[in-house]
Amino acid sequence: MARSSRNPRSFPSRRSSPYTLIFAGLLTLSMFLLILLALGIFSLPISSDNAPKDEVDHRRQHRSVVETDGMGVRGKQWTEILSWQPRAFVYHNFLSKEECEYLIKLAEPHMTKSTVVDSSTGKSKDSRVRTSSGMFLPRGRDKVIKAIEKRIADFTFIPVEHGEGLQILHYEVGQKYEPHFDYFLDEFNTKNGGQRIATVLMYLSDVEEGGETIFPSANVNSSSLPWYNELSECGKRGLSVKPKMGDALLFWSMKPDATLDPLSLHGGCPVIKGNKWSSTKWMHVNEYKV
Ligand SMILES: O=C(O)CCC(=O)C(=O)O
Repeated sequence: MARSSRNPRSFPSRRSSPYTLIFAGLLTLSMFLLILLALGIFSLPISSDNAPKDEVDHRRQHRSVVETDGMGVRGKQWTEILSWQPRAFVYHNFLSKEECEYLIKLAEPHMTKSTVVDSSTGKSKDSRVRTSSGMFLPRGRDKVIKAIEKRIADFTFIPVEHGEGLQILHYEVGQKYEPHFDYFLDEFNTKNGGQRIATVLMYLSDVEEGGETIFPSANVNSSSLPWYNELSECGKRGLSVKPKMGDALLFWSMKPDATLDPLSLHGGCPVIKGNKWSSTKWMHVNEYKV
């Protein structure tokens, strides 16, 4: 019987070649980099040292805007078209509750009786037409106000520099602002920034009853509004917006052809129950120097 050969059968060597080792190493390194990229731990450089300085500054500016974007948390936001004649829109939850409370807290110790503009002299005067109290917060006063002003500019497409300082208004029971125009009929008030083009009115509080912002000449069938039955007698006399904390009303005093829009006539109905706090931002056609 033949015995098995004493010489073991020869198998191919299991030792890897240097090329296989290099290939495996490169593959592992790429996988590792891909994982880091996916986790955001590592990023590919998107600018070279030759990138223009302005471009780099712009990116930094953008980041800091995000970091300082207001205060608190805003509810779900959406915009609603109220009317095309005049052009009026509501941006729901434009401000957070914290921002509303912050503005009231800043303004409260400095409130004085509101005035109106005398169209013959262009000067401010006391009037029964407007019985609220108010004060102005300088434009860019602090981080929170800067963020709100930037938000207004984004909403309206009107640069921050075209806006007056924020006016804070307080109406107690019985106080109101009779219908009026925000545009000027005198030359004195248009010297700085030209005509007022649009207004953003932000509601800093809810109002239990009354206090609606009304557009008596709006080309809208107001009785068909879903909230018509909740309006005061004054509010039923035109297109009305019920104040809701955080909402912002934008309306245009000028038409797209740059003529004044008389349908933008508007006012604040008397407060019947509760308190009304609001903030107005008037914006001009040109830069408004502060
Ligand atoms: O308080 C309102 O609802 C109206 C305020 C207003 O008309 C204004 O600030 O120009």
